[in-house]
Amino acid sequence: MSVPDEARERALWLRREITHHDYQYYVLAEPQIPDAEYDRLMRELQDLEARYPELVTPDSPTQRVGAEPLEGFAEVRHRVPMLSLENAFSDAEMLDFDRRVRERLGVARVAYHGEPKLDGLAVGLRYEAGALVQAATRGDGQRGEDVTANVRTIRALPLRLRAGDWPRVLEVRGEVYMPKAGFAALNARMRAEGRKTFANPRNAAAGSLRQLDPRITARRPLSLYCYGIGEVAGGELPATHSETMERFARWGLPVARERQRLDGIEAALDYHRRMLARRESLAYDMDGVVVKVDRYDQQRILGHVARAPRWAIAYKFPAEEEITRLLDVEWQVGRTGALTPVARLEPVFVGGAMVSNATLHNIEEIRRKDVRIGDWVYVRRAGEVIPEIVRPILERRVPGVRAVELPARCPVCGSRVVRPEGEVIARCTGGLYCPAQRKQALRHFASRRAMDIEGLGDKLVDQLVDAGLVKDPSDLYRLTREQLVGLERMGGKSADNLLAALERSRDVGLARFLYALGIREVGEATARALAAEFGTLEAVMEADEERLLQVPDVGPVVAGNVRAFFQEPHNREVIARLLDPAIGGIRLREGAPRPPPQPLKGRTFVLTGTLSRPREEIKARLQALGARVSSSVSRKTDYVVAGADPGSKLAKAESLGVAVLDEAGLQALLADATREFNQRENA
Ligand code: I6G
Repeated sequence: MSVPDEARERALWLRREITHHDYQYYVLAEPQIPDAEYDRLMRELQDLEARYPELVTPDSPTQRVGAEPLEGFAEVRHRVPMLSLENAFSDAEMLDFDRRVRERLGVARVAYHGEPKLDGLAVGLRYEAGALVQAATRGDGQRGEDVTANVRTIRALPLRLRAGDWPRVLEVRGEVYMPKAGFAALNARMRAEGRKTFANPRNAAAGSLRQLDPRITARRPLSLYCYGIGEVAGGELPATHSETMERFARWGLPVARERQRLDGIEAALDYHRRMLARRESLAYDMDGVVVKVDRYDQQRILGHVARAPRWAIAYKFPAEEEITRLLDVEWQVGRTGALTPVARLEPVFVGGAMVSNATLHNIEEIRRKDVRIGDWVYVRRAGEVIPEIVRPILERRVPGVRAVELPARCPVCGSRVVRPEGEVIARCTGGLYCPAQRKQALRHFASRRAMDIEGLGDKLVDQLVDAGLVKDPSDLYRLTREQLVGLERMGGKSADNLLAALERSRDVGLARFLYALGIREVGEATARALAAEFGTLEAVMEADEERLLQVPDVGPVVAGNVRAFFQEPHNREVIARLLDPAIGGIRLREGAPRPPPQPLKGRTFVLTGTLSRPREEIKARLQALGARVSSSVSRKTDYVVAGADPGSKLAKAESLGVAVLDEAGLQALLADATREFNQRENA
């Protein structure tokens, strides 16, 4: 079938348009059209090419989706060897490099060029007459592997060069890498599919590029930047590396945005410092900067040794990942009682500092990573963040390593540790009693909206706890004038004022007192609701979760927290001491309990059939909520609750048009009625 002219022209236009938008998006990071519009263009081109296969060209953007799998990678001989780089790790080594360069060139000062060194995989890209014809890995520098089919799938790479002033043969050297965001997304996907994740972006890039199935590579978020030249024939390049990079950009090749011409070695050292400071904020992993002599004539004079040019050097950043032994895991208790596992490590130099502790986040994380005591582990310290354990090195695991267990009791105070269902954080229930939480708990206890103890500020709390004078809030009420004036910066007048404030705080309403106890997630409003509902402290302390759930705005989490707090013997002891006239002397103002809520008041129920609970029990529950339970159905009946094998009552209900509920329906009705009732009460 011959291809109509319009189809041919449209395909040409679409190819150019899509290539342009690929460049805007993947190279410049400045998209000009929405993704949906881009997808429409791509689909139209795919449809056209499907209808007229003659229209498919090797450089069509549709060809990036990945060709058929390969048997293996063919070998490629590099006509110009692919060199690697010498490394420097200090300013002193860089000054040495500069001295050697200047001496060989016989000049006083050298113009350099700086670029980031991305952590990826070096490739050589061969363009002939402006079209990409081959891509190869570095291999041993002389011979690499043909990865053309895979590299073609990388959207940042032009399959055809723009403009027209390129040499007939142009071999571009570059680095394939995976941006941090793409790496995180890829690993999340792998994890969700239950597959092994990649340890770092470099491994992910290498693994993706060396896939025999290019369709897999096409789905990996790879990118690439170009930094140099190999073989060049049939055309001229500028006289300097920096101008060549400008030319690369004009031809549509991705080059590092952060590249810079550097006048002399001091500028190069400064460039290294500035890039190191930006390390965390860049979209890709950078393991250093590459500093090159800018002029090609000078590069030629310098030549190379063994496998590395004398005119370039990689000034590395401190490694962000190292390996060491995990010696032990200790649990730290934070101000809110949260238990955090802290790894004790054999000290290791990483990220520019000596590290002997690292965070493991929480017990779930430890189980997910399968980290055990005695393991060799990867430790990461990036920037100023707390060092963390990335993963164990399973290949090095020896018998005798120990699994990490969440302690059942707080390592600081011995109170029970709880981990509410669905939460990853485990907490000490010691509250007021736990020294780790003590200062925080005391500050809260004394605060204006709680016990309102004027003059008991943060600093004083620290002093009192550090001096061992106060262990729990009841100790506050036993402080003497002598003890207080013995503290630094505490005069007689301040001591008197504090004692007076303590005395005033002894008269307190139940709501304030409950709030002052610092029960997790019990704020002022909840404390007031609890006080109004139960009237007395004792009633709150004895309420079970079901009863607590009847309090307006108390959900399962708060009910669980309240119950756990009052079940903890330490907390009960502290409360007893606070209320003991000989110790705390708190005079609690209590009230009458709120009459139990009667959301079903005025409604009549009839029960029939076999129900899951004894009928008497359901009857009592309904009555407690204010309902009347009758034995016969009449026009006055609001609901008939029917279990299995219902008798004639069901038929009667149906004949009278009375609502019939099964047990699930009854539960739903109870929940609705309670909610509506509480809303009315709170309005
Ligand atoms: O592996 C490399 C990464 C980056 C390089 C390199 C580079 O420049 C930014 N430059 C050269 C000259 C070489 N390898 C050999």
